[in-house]
Amino acid sequence: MALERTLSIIKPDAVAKNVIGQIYSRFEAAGLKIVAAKMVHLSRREAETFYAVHRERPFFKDLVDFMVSGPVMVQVLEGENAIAKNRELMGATDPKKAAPGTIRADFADSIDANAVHGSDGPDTAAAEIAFFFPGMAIYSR
Ligand code: RTP
Ligand code: MG
Repeated sequence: MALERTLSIIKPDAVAKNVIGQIYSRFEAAGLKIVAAKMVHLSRREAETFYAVHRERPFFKDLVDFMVSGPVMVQVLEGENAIAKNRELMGATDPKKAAPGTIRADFADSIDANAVHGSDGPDTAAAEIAFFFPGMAIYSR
């Protein structure tokens, strides 16, 4: 087991549904600590940069359109195996395939409006945390 940090985003659909607190409760119940957080309304350029790895994918424009459609809540989660644990809590990308009780099964409407983002590995976690919290103090607790 390793103490890790991961980058989580509560996407515009879930912010609009007013379920930030319910999603935070799931992180806390799983032993993940919120060690940095901010609400931001991404510019198109920021969303394109954040999701640059998907630039050539057919869903890229829809993804960017969606991510700039309203404010998002961005947080760094810390805990044992935080990266995999957060992905487990999130459930599958497509909410129709997400296991019962996962965030996406309970709060997501579609593969585009799928409630949350979570880093998918140690390298992306480090890069995504640096993208949203460059040089900022992050409190280990
Ligand atoms: P995320 O990056 O947002 O945490 O989601 P993920 O790892 O589960 O999925 P990923 O493959 O990284 O895709 C990023 C986001 O793009 C949208 N997507 N749409 N229409 C499609 O086939 C499709 N595939 C992916 C989703 O909103 C996904 O979260
Ligand atoms: Mg991903």
